[in-house]
Amino acid sequence: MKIAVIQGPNLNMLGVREKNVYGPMTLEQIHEQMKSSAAQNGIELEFFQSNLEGEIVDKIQECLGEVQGIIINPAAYTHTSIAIRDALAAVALPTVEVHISNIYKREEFRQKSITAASSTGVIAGFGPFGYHMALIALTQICTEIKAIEEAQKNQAK
Ligand code: CA2
Repeated sequence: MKIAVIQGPNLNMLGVREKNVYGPMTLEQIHEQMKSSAAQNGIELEFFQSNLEGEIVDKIQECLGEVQGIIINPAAYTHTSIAIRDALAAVALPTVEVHISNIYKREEFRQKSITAASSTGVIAGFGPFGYHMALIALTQICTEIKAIEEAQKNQAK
């Protein structure tokens, strides 16, 4: 099972600036933690970070047929990007949207997620642990989908 982890603009700055808001962990450290917990469950992860909306849209489209699920933190594009929302809807893969901070107790402009409507679920406010929670949730969802598909295949025989 393969899962894509897509990180939006400025998340490459984690652990470097604004540690009071997003904590001390770097993106690389978060990804290393995810990798080791995924490996224990036989899951392959593919990581992608971009500061450009179009590149994120391209990456989401490339997920089709390549991965079984997506973990995405669209960062600031969460609040603005119809293009990312449409791309997620187009590929229609199980998707968990993650926010390190609790966007609902921050500035008003962060309290609305445009992209969330194209996700299976949203995790916000648990710091980097949210990525781990997303991995657990997505693994469960993908395992259930696989079991349903196999049962359908066996019925058709
Ligand atoms: O809480 C989250 O995960 C956010 O998606 C993070 C975004 C923000 O625009 C969203 O409203 C909520 C910002 C990511 C930028 O991260 C930085 C890290 C270090 C220094 C500056 C920005």
